[in-house]
Amino acid sequence: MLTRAQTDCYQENGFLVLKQLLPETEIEMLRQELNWMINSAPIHLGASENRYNQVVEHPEDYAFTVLDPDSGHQVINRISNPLARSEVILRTYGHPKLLQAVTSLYGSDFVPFAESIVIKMPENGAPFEWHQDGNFKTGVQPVRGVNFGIYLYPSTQDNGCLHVIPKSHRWGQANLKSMAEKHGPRLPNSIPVPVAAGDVIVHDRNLIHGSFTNTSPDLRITVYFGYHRRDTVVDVFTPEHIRQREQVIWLAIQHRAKSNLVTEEEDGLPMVADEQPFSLGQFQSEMSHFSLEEKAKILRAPPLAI
Ligand SMILES: O=C(O)CCC(=O)C(=O)O
Repeated sequence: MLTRAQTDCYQENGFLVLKQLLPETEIEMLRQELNWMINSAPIHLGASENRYNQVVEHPEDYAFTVLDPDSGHQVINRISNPLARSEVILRTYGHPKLLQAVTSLYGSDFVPFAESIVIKMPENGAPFEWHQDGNFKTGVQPVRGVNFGIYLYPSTQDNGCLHVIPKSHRWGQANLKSMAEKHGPRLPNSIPVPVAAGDVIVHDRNLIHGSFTNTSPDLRITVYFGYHRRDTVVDVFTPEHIRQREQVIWLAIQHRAKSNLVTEEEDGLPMVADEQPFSLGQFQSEMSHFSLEEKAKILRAPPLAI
């Protein structure tokens, strides 16, 4: 659970850094998984094969930045649908500390919004323009969700760390085009948020944020998990769609419990036998077991994008 000081800080500033929320062993497993996912990515945007001539399922999950239109040189910048692609990431999704932190902010009635992985490759990491998340098209609601960004490596100004304008989550929809025209790329009152590996940056989706290019030799990877308060999405999406997204939490907790039993017996992997699984409260009894097909469908249900 977060402390009162932490939740107050989040409400006040629109963001919060949770230092060393996840243990190094878990972060190392994610690093190894991402290393493999990046290595086995499609060779370029639209390709269905990777560098080992293997077919990549759902190659559209991978996004690239075109560095040189003439040579077609591209660099990977994002992987979507990570819970469907990786059991290691699904296991982390069920981490009780993460889900308890969400509960501290939104209460127990929250639903998953979307997940993705931002990758800034050394020397060539793409910038993210200043933005507020989502499109505001469903009506500007004061609460439009929260993103948790788990950092697998240290993030610094050199490797393109996140920048934010504290307190801007209270401004409603900002005119970022005119702000950029007036002030250039460094917006007034914006600050960098450098973090260590294992830290988590929690930010309100209304907060103005962005990041600059990675010009350093260091990789930056952030695993994003986003959540909504249920009452903000019930009138926007069908109950079936919301239900599917909610079932992701149950799948992750189940998967974590199973894989913790296995990892306990193996050398060198984390011992988490004493971990208390996150409790789904009133929904736990309603959740059933799913076939592989049902599981695949749940893990690929579209984001609850507002
Ligand atoms: O992690 C970053 O640098 C920014 C990512 C972001 O804001 C987004 O994916 O919308």
